[in-house]
Amino acid sequence: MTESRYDRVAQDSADVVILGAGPAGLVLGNLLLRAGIDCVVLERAGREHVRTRARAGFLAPNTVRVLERNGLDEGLRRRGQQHGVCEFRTEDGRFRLDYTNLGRREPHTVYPQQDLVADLLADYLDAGGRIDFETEALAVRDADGPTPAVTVRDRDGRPARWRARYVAACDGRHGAGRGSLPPGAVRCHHRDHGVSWLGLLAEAPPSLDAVGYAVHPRGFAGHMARSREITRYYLQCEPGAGTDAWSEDAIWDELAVRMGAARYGPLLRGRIVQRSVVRLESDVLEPLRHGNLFLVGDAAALISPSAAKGANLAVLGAEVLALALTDALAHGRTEPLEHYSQRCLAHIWRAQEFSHWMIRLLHGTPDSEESAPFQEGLRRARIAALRTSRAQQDWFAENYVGV
Ligand code: RFL
Repeated sequence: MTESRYDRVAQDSADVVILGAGPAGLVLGNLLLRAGIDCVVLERAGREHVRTRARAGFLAPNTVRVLERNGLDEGLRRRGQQHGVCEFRTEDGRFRLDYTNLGRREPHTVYPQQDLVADLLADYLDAGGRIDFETEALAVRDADGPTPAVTVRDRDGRPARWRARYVAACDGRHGAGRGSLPPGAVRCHHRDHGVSWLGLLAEAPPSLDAVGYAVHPRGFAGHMARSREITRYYLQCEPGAGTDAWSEDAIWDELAVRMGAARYGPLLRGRIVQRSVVRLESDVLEPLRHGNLFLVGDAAALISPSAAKGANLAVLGAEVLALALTDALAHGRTEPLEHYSQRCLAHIWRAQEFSHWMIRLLHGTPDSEESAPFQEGLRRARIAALRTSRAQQDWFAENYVGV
């Protein structure tokens, strides 16, 4: 290897270097720490940013079980709200599915992702965990050798380097983990669903006691409670639209039209405190490993938010990897690491399949002008089947809460 400027900079080491302090990185860090494995988390953002970044909110029962059996569930037990009803509003009227009485008869737990991350961070620090904030991983080198290295820029802008036995890339879709994969090492299966949503967080109480999915000729609108005071809304928008394309009044007026407020009751309005345009895209990397570099959470697979699976897959993947790394480092058994990719991919593809089905339930997603009426007919048939078939409702419930 040729000498780089990193050969002369500060070096540190840990058995496992974790990139990113989202749900994946912090669950992994906590579990490794509890198993006595030497690890460090490197996080590009500052502590406050990490603790307050609002994103997901719906935790699957299996995610709650993972957190519970690892003693990471105190906050969500105290403040999480059980939730089990969704309501579809369409041109043909509305119907509700109480999914706690369907399929596996299990509810979601509504707990904002930033609260979960804040809890996980506090648990990790209380247990003596090491974390470097404002430290950006730039690249993972020598991943296919016995001691991979992570080059970083520290909070003072200085280059530094971490040596590890294993690197866990929990740094999302645009992180250094994915960016360091050599061409051809891992395949990326990508799908752009051709639909964009304006994601909104409003300082407004929920307007209905259910998740609301409105399918309207002007486009989709969604309503998801986050807490008694905060509600997430989605509004389908033109692909490529900017976040400021709509005024606050225009957003509320459009939400009211699409959600049928005149017919079903008004929306409780409030200040919109966060906007982002979410392009519905999915990808899966295969395998989720290159040498001693492992991909977890959004770094492993990006899943559109249509079925609220991303944070759940991140927690699940982190537990599978934590157990496998513990086996390898504490007991010298590397077989579970060999199976990490295959095990996680099975869950990821199932979640992708359901998420894709949800997109086609809520959108016609025509691939050409001519196919639009045909796709629209299929969409209406899907909604009708969900409204009328108990077997379809059981299938929906099982997949809706499952990872
Ligand atoms: P995260 O949470 O993105 O964390 C990655 C962390 O890595 C850091 N990072 C780096 N650190 C060091 N060096 C670098 N080079 C780095 N590059 C990045 C970042 O600062 C960050 O702290 O990934 P993770 O842990 O894999 O977790 C994934 C989830 O956050 C994501 O899948 C969900 O938020 C998706 N999602 C939802 N998932 C659900 O399960 N239920 C939901 O209800 C739900 N709603 C949503 C969502 C995602 C949304 N957006 C943002 C598209 C709603 C929305 C609007």
